[in-house]
Amino acid sequence: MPEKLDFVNLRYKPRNSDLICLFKISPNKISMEKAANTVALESSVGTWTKVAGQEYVEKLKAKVFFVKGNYVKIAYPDTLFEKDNVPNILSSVAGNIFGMKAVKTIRLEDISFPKSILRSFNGPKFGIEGIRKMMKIKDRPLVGTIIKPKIGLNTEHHSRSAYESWIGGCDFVKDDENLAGQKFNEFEKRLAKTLEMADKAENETGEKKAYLVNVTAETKEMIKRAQLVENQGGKYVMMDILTAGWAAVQTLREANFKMAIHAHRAMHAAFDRNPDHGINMMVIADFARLIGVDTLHIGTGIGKLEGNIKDIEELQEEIENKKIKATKKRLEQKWWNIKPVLGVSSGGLHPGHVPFLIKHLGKDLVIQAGGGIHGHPSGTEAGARAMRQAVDAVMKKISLEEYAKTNKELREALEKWGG
Ligand code: CAP
Ligand code: MG
Repeated sequence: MPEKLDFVNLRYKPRNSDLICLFKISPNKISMEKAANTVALESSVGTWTKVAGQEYVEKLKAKVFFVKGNYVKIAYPDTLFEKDNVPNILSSVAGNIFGMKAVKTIRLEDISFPKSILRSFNGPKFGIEGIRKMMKIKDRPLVGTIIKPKIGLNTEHHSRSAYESWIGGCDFVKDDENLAGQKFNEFEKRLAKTLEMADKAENETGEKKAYLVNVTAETKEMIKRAQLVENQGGKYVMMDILTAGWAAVQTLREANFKMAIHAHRAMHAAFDRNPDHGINMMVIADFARLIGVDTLHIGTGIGKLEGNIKDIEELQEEIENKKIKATKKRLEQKWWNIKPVLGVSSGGLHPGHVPFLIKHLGKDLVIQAGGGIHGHPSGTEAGARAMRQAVDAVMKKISLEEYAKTNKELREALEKWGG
């Protein structure tokens, strides 16, 4: 007699209140249905052996309702979760399943939240429109930089480099992901000195300038640091959302500071680099939008880091659009009143990459370069100028080569790094 797969029901039509997960599964010497059944039970109310059930518990069962090739969709009733608790949701749908013997590999490809879960989160405070308003930039990609060397500079040199970046034309200056409150560049001193430079640059250029200061730390310390930024008139904080953890991201967002939140995704490749196992960046982006960061790294498709441009375009749609259509590897999502997150392209970029980035990712984008600005042959200020010139050229529909004839900094950048 075939074994009864209690958690598989291919006739089930998901309800509006269900949370849906799309998994890519490679079963371990068992059928796909059996593997999917095991995933559904372990991620909801089951365990390795039958435990006498109560009817009300049965109602919380997850249901495998779609199996095609390696792709499996599972519906979870929203009552299975504490709705406003991201770690709780992930402990179910992205918890023990990754280590189960029933699967050789398993990857959580996408997640779709029902309205009831969306409603228990704030989403981004600013979103794309809010950031544009804050920065008074209507119609072009924003230009950002990361101070380089990534750590090691003292406060004096750090803030001077920030100032040069801003007067050269950067909108955002951000700390690197591994800079926090080290002895050589203490948080409070760096904050005060760099914000002072931001004010000076605003006065001199007439443009808005934001310092995305890294507040990543133990949660109470993080909130203390964010409060300091707000008290000193900062517009933005940054955090490393994955190394700090989802609860910490919720803590920062729910503290409801008047500032925008920039999300760095250091460590994401540990989850998303293996195409068969782990968690797709799409899911990380979904949770980041749900909780409410305002800017998020999505990759470049061209710089120093792994990632192809097609996937990055899809990631950008996921965080910037209101409605997402289902495809083979993606679930539908209506974001209702959750604002869009502005995508950030970063990693090995220089001015020569700007036409490619705008062609694929459009204007609602932060183009961010560390080495590609501070490594300019004439220094940081010239590097920032070259980057802004590249953006201006593309916006004016002039080729970089042509624009470089009358813009020395861009010319030098192209000579060094190519177009
Ligand atoms: C970029 C960067 C960013 C990466 C993160 C770095 O510097 O500061 O952390 O872009 O990658 O340290 O590599 P460069 P992603 O411009 O000098 O390369 O955005 O893909 O998460
Ligand atoms: Mg970095």
